[in-house]
Amino acid sequence: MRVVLSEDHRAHFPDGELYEGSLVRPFECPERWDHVVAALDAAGLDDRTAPDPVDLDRVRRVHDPAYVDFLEGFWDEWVASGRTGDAIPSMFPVRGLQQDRIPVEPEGKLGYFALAAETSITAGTWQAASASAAIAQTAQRLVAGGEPVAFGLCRPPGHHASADQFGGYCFLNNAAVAAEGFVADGAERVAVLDMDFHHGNGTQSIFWSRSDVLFASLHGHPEDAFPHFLGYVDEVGAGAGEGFTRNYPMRPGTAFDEWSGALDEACGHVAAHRPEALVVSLGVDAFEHDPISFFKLASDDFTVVGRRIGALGIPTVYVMEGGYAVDEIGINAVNVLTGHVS
Ligand code: 5XA
Ligand code: ZN
Repeated sequence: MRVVLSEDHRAHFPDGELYEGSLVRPFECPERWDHVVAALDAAGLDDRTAPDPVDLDRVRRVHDPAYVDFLEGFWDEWVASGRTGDAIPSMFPVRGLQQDRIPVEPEGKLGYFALAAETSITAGTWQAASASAAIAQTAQRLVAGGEPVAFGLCRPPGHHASADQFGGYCFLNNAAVAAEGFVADGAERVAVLDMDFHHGNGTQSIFWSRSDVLFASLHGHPEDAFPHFLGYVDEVGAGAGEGFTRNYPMRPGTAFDEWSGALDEACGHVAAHRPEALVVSLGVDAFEHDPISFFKLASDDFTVVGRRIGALGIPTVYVMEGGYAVDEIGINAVNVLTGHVS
């Protein structure tokens, strides 16, 4: 299996994360990447490739150009305005406020393009986020070129990023970039399967009105879990996209017997779509000991998940999303990958 990765992720590591009323060390930390690499080493998955330079024209197929410009240039604006700390959004265009005017002043602009306050922009955010998208693009290119499966070790993750908003540790939507890459290369049908504990609100919104890219997500129920305001079962897409979004929200304490039933259903929808390519948002925060999630999957369950996805027989790109039980993130992610090819 080809693995695409880059050290550029280290450029993004905010000083703190707003979590339950305190500023804590971010859960989404560089060591996550190191543990995945160690587990890849241990499993002999050593066919490694550096990403090609990011193709921003393709990124702009799923993100608003103004948002891409914002991410690329905001840190310099923030510093030029006299701020010295990480850029933490604190004011948002919520109900009752103007929603379509982009403020000029950096704090307002930051809030306009943000969906949550736990995610900061730092000096190295663009370097890391653009490299992460480049990893997804390179993995997609490998699979479009005939590889049966590739793994993009993306960091920062991407599935919460919408066309014009960052948050949930995400800036550019790596899974959407990969899925849209297949479309750009001529695919008529693509599927995205999001197995991260959190709903992939960004990916859903990007493909909401489209019938060519099916989106299916297994996640903590929005009444109980971030991102709280999307991911209900009755969200199925709209217009031409009606029926091409599928959500499987599940309650606190959900273990593998129930979760795998939802996976089987989601895989059924994926298979019925007859996609030429599959993108998997590979979050492993459904793990029983994840510190910010509430499902109960065991490490060995992830092998079964990979086997189930591999049995679909679809050319597949895995992109790394969440997982914060740092000591186990590597084995859990690699179990999916080895299960896929077993
Ligand atoms: O998949 N998304 C995550 O793992 C990040 C959740 C952030 C919650 N504040
Ligand atoms: Zn997650």
